[in-house]
Amino acid sequence: MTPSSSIASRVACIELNAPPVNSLGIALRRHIVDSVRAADADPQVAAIVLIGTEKAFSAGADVSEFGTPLQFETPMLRDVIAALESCSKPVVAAISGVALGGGLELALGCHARVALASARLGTPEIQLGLIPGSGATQKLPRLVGAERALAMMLTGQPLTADELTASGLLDRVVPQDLWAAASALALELAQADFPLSRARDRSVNADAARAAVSEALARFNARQRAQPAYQALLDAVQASALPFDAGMQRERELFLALMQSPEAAALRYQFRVQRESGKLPPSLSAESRDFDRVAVIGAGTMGSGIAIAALEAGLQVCLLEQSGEALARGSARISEHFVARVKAGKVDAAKAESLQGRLTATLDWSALQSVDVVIEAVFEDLAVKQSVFRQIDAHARADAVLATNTSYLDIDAIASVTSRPQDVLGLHFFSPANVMKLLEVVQGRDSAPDVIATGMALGRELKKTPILCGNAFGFIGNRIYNAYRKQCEFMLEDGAWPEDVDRALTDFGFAMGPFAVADLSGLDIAWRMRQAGAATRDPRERYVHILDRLCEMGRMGRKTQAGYYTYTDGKASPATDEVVRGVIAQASAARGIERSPLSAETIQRRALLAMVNEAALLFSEGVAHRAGDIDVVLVNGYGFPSWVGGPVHWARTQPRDLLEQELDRLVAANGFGAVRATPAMLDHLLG
Ligand code: T1G
Repeated sequence: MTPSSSIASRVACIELNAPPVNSLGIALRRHIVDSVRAADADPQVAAIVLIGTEKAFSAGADVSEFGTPLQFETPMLRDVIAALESCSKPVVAAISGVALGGGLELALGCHARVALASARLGTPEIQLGLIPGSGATQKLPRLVGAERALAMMLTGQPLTADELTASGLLDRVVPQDLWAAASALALELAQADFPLSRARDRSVNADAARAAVSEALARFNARQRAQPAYQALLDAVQASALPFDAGMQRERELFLALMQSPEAAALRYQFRVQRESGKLPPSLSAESRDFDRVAVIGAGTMGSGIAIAALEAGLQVCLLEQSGEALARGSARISEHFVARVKAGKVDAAKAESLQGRLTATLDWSALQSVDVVIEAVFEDLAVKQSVFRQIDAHARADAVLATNTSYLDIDAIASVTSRPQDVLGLHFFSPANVMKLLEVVQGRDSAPDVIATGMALGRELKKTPILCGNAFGFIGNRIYNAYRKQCEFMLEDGAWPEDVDRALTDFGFAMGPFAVADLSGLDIAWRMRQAGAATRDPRERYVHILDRLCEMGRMGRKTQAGYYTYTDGKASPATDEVVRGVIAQASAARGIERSPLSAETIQRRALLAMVNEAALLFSEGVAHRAGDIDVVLVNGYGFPSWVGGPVHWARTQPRDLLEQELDRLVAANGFGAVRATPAMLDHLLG
């Protein structure tokens, strides 16, 4: 219970109530400072509690103020915190919901902290290309030790108050009655005869700080090395061993420099476009249909992954297969997943059992009568999917939403075999479906707005980032990835080896290079698709035969211990072997190309330009509804470095003339049939 009056039993309650998440914009900052000063001056008041809403104590600095003068309008967050610290009466933070970034720093400025066990506390600044800028880099090491502080700030992932109980960050953790616990502690502090304790007055063990910093540095991965915020974080924590004000000064300098960095600008952009991407255009505004029972048809890797995601979201799941054997394999895969989660301590056994208890496995199509959403996840073949959809049409309830999980196929061709194409949509999950965040929600010609709204809502329920796409070959992601991969194959013919391309692109920040990815997913899938497309391919088109030759030699990728690379005990050879080099050199010779090495920069620019060109083409066709959606897809599903923002954001940072000239050259070299996005299309894409 929170008192509605501002003073109860001599404890002043300062409520933070700036929906939706109490971000610390100028109005809220003023409110806090004014309220603290008033309470400090009020002789009726003995102590103060700062309390937020059920959803949020505070989600931190107002990101929408970044880059505007409002961010620096006083009182700035530092001033607010200084007002708390200099208050002559104890101030207690009562934390429910989230306390993130500046929100946590606000709490660290209080004399004590009480949290609901379910509250989540953390410093996500690193995900915005920043370090905490209002004291967390100095105060967390003082409260929880440098090692734990660094771990929290490097991951940016919040921890629950429950997990932080004994950390030193929180004075009390309570299951409920937050106000009662916080006001009781506030009065205790007011009545105690020792001085008020402040995080800033503690000291840091300099040796421990140095050790934690050098250990973290030694463990840096490529993504951390590529982003300046990680090194800055180490520098700031190192400075926590200095006197407090000197450390704060260092934090400030580092923070302000990062604010200007291109990486932080790109990550802020991603923050914005990720949130926009969930919103449907007005033409599609409709209520989602209700759903809590889902059927997944096909218990292969994809189907079981989708079933796991749905079970973990608390939905009832019916897994349907053709053969008892396949069903048993799928069910076993699902229970192995939950066993592993329990073993890893990610979920407790009772919870896992109750989630898994919502699964039924069946061979009986009539089970579809009771489900709200059907997700077909069978083999990627149009005829196979159409025959499954005829069965679905015969058995599913009249108001059920019917989804096909496909990466390339035409949703309309699948919907057309049913009597209700308006209820059909595509849901393109990424593998492993229970892990990958991206979900392409594909709108067919006839998909009804409430069916699309249901697809988006289901995506959110499964904790995914759903992106609306038009029904075109490869949708957004695979269409752009194909253009990129094709360009990388051209570069092999032109003079690069697979490891040159992969290294240049991982150096750029991609999670993996395209040839390592191809080996991992298996070259045979692409080979089959190429064979299927051979009949319609124009012989004048620039077509790179390297992958086909490798497959003909039985080199299908990791699964055969050889593809572009050779694998020993699952580890790739650092360079391609002579056999592969021979195949590549032959391909170059057959096209009359005299091979010459490509610089890392050339490789990076050609790969990115190919993406930008395709992005402009598909955007002009309406396959993506917002340019930002394209960047969300590439970052969340294809390992594009988030700190570069995505291909569209990257293109916006390039001089336009150069972009046009390079595109001219690139598309000319791509040969017959290559389509260049027009300047008008680029204008449309880049805004
Ligand atoms: N500033 C402004 N708006 C914010 C915001 C923020 N910090 N956090 C969320 N929103 C908006 C968001 O845009 C959306 O708006 C709505 O709130 C709901 O968000 C000095 C440098 C709190 C866990 O990085 O992690 O503090 O779309 O859809 O899934 O060191 O939002 O409705 O118009 O995400 O329930 C650090 C980021 C800032 C927190 C809620 N803080 N936010 O998740 O809803 S840097 C963060 C989140 C900083 C100091 C510094 C999540 C959430 P709209 P949502 P949700």
